[in-house]
Parts: sequence; C-alpha cells; structure tokens
Amino acid sequence: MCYKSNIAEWQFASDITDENERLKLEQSLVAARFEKEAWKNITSFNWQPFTDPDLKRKFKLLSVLGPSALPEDKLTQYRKSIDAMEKIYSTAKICSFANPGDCGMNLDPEITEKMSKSRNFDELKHVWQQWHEQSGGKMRHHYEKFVQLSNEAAQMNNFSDTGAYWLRNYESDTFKEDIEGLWQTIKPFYLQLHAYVRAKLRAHYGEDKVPKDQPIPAHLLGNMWAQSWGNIDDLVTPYPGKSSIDVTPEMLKQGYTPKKMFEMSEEFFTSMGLLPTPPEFWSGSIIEKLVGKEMVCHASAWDFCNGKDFRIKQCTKVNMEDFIVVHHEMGHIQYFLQYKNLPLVYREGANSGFHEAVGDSLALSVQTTKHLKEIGLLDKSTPTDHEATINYLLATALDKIAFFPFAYIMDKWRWDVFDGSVTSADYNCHWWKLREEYQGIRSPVTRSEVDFDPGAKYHIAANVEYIRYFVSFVIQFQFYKSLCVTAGQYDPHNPSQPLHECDFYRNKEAGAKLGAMLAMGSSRPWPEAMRAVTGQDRMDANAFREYFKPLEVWLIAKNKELGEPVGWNSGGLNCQKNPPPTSTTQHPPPVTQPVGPKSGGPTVFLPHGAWILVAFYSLLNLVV
Ligand code: KAW
Ligand code: ZN
Repeated sequence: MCYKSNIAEWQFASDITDENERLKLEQSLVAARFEKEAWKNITSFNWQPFTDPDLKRKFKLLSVLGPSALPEDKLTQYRKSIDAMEKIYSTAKICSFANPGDCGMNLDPEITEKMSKSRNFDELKHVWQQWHEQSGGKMRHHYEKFVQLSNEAAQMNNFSDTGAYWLRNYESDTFKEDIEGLWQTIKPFYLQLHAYVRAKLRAHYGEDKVPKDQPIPAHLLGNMWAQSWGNIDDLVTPYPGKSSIDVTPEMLKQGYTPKKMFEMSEEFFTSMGLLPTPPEFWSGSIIEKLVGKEMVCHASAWDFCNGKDFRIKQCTKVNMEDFIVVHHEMGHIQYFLQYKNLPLVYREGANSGFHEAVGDSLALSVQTTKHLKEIGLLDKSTPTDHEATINYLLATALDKIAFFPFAYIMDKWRWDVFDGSVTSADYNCHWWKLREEYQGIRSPVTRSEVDFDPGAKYHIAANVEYIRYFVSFVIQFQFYKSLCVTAGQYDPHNPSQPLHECDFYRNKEAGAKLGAMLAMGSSRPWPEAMRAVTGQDRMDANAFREYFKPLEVWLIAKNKELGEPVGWNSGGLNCQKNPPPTSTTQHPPPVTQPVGPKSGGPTVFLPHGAWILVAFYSLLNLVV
C-alpha cells in the first residue's frame, strides 16, 4: 500500500496533469480505507498497560491515524485543497520586468535566479510582488478550507488542533518552550547580523530605500522569502577581494553536471563507510527539470518502502547552493538506506528534525575550505588567515543564522492559525506582524487581506511542517561537532584546530557513529538517538555558538565601530485589512472585482463607481 501510494504521488509530482491528480486522489482513498482498518485493529487492543517497551512503542505510534480519520467526502475535500495549492504553487508564472511580454517566468529557475542575482531595486520588487500575487494570492480560499478540515481530522485523532497533532512527533511536553529558549539564545547574534547586513544594503541601495533603524525591505536579501541570505554575500562580504567560498564559477568552469554533483555527494557518504545508493536510485531519480512538463520542482527525497526503490526529485542547477541541497537530499536517502530493514512503523527519523539534519551535517564538512581544496574546487593557495575566516563564517552565517527566525515563524504562524487565535480575516497581516517582529523585514509593497503571502512559500502550500528545519539547524551543529571530535578533527582546547575547519571526509569512525544512529530509525525516543552520536540528550545551541564565535566577536565590534543601531523600530505594519486601491499597479481592478474577506459570506461585486468609495475608505483606513 505504501509503495502504491508513493508511486501515485510521484507520478503527480513529476507530471502535473488532471489525470495524475485524479489517480493520486483515488489511491489515497484506497490507502485511507486500509489505514482505517489497521487502526481499528490496533486500537481494539488495550495496549497502554503493555510491559514490553518495544511492543508498546509500536502500538503507540500506530494508534494515531492522521487525516484518514475523516469521512471519505471530507478526506476528498482535504486532499483536493492541498493538491490544488501545490499545483498553483508549482505552475505559477510571472512576466519579466525587462521584457513585459515574456510571461513564462517560473520560480525554478528564472525567478529564483533573478532574486539571487539582480541588484536592481525595482526589478526585485516587481518579481517579488508578481510571485506573491500568482502563488499565494491564488490560494487563500483553498487554505481556509484546508485549515478547517485539517483541524477536524486532528480532533478526530484526539488532538486539540493540527498544531498539537504535529508536535506529537517530537515526543516532548516542553517542545515549544525549548524552541523559544533556543531562539532567545540565537537572537542576539541574529540582531548583530541583521544590523550589519542592513548597513551594507544601505550603502548599496541608499538611505531612502534601506532606512537606518527600520526593518529591511524583504526583497533585497537574495531569496524570495528572505530565509537565507547567502546569495548577497558579494554585497556584504567583510573583506572584498579576499577569498570567497562561492565555488559556482569553478563548478561551471570544470563542466560540472547535476549527475556529477550527485556522484560526488554519494562518494562523500561512502568515503565515511556509509551506504551506497542502489541502481534503482540512479534509474528512478529525476535530477533535472523535465522539459515540456509541469512538475513540482521543490526538492524531495522518496522512500518507496520496498527496500530497493529510493529516489530524489530535484530541478538541480549547477551552483554551490544546489550542491549543498544535493547533500541535504542525499542525507534523507542515507537515512532511508540505514533503516530499510526495520519494521515499517520505525522507518522514520528519530524526529523530523533529525531527517533534515543528516545531509546538512555532512555539508558543513564538504563546504570547508580544506575540503573544497581537496576536491579541486578551490585553489590550494587560498589563505585561511583571520580575514578569510571572517569572510567564510559570515557567508555561512548568511545561510544558517538568518534562517532561524524564518523557520520559527513559518510554524508560529500556523500554530496560531490552527488553534484559532488568528482567523482568516487576519491571516496576512498576522504573517507580516511575525515577519517584522522576528525577522526584522518589511514587505516592499503594502499588503492586505486580499493577499495571502504565507502561501508563496512551498511548505505552506504543500502542507509540510517547518519547525523541523529549526530543529535541524540547531542539531546539525551538535552532530557536526561530535563527528569532528570522533574524527580527531576538532579539539576545543586547541585554537589551531577550530570547529569550522573540520572535515571528516574518509573518516570511518565518524561514519560508523552516524550510521548507528540512523539505523535506529524512530525505534527509540529521539534523545536516545541523539545520545548515540553526541552523548547529549537535548537540543543545544552551544555547538552552534562555538562554531561562529569568532564572527560574533567581529560583528559586535564592527557594528559598534560603524555606529550601527541594532534592532529596528516599527513604523507601523505595512499591511491593512482592506486592499489599498493602488496596491496592484499591474492589474487595475476590473469592473466587477470581488471585495471584502473571501471567506464566509457572499462575494460582493461592485459597480465601477463604487471603487471610488472603496478607495476613499481605504485611504481613511490608512490615515487612521
Ligand atoms: C534548507 C535546507 C538545507 C539546506 C539549505 C536550505 N535552505 C532552506 C532550507 C529549508 C527548506 C527550504 O527550502 O525552505 N529545505 C527544503 O525544503 C528541502 C526539501 C526537503 O528535503 O526538506 C523535502 C521537503 C518536502 C517534504 C515533504 C514533501 C515534499 C517536500 N523533504 C523531504 O524530501 C523529506 C524526505 C524524507 C523525510 C522527510 C522529508
Ligand atoms: Zn529535507
């Protein structure tokens, strides 16, 4: 059943057609019937008093049914709303800024490339606004329906709402408090990075575009969601002209291909004595965007549950960023391979954050100057003095530290939506409230409740929980540090061997340690799995602080020297309930444009003249 469902899902994700959508839905209903039967069987046992801990754990994990608890008509609605959003997200297109007649720009690769490379304020703003309009903007009503049904399913599983249902995966009563505690530890460092980056952006774009003590405009950070900022490294690098770790030009020069990137990643895993991928992986995976087909380009790794068929689907581009993503996806595959002989119920990560952290822990080793030299992507004479170190750590921080507040609010927003503290009347403005409060960024154009900006991010559209990445970005440094100590590559008491220079390539001891943890799957509570690698049994930001220590010291001094304010003032949220009359310059409201909240109540169509009134009240709203 697991195999059949995966095949149907893969078919849809790699070839988005109405027929494949129908087949996927049909299969999901068959699977739901089966899961319901299994669940009835399991829950007919009084398993709570069982004394065999392993048997009890299996029963505990199997006793939660998930969305399949819904009656068939509602399950159909539920699936259809998610499929519709994923389809909107994956097929959205926008028009070019320079070439308005060219309206075939996809997120992957054209839009992503523009966000990463363009330094033209207005072009970035255009691309940002159009993407948000064409993706999230088209799915608000689907999301409303989805929230209602998803909560209904959670409640049928005896959870208060979907947020509580998600948290079961972390098997902790203090999970939310733990995450908040970690954020508080990271926050001072984030604020320093934010202040420094804002200063550099102000120098480039001017004080009028990037005011000194305000949130940063969300479209200037090299990434559509301002979630990782590595792509603007050239604008913010502390010592220009010194070495850069972006080896993209070298990869292109050497004629790298997606296939070569995957082969190299596999070789890194096997060099540590970890498992090779089977032939099915290479014949079944899709590692380049298919021409002539609509597909889900957001990367993913698939376990077809038959012990043989494991695949990756990724629209890989030849650049450093995707080289890291390749390792990330290969980390998922390694986990699959390691636990493939466990009972199906245990073929999962110790928790979702563990699954996300495997490839990233290795990628920290891959991206070291030492390793890049070894694989011929960096010149052997590249220095590793203090200035080069700061450049390196800052480039890494742009991806790793900038990410935390984003990863946090992705699920903070959904927790608030699922538990009802935020309703659809406030979906978008609440999103921007969190964006401003945690990330210190602001929308480049006024937003309203006609927009639905959370839906412009894949994991909201496709309903993938996100706090896993927050967990991952903390624990990957714990794993990295422990593997480095095991490999004799890091000694906390030896300054000539700092953590960020550790490369455990070819180290079999480190590989054995990691492999042993992965082979546990979800058979034990995650603190036990963590202990197998780190000796610790909790999430801890200290390894992370240790890694970045020289940069933290440097940033604090630099911001002081520049007289740069740390933090931001809120000059009022750039979001209002009603749409401002001039919010969309591209598409002026047609004669019969629906207004008002899209959920509930009837849609109101206004005659042309009434727009003047709407405009007046919107303006009034703005003034008030
Ligand atoms: C990130 C992660 C690593 C390196 C750089 C990064 N930059 C940003 C991130 C976080 C996040 C993002 O893009 O926002 N990364 C991803 O989404 C990578 C895709 C994935 O490998 O995590 C993928 C997401 C997914 C989940 C469910 C359905 C479809 C896509 N996750 C998996 O494929 C997966 C596989 C096995 C178990 C669990 C998840
Ligand atoms: Zn992943």
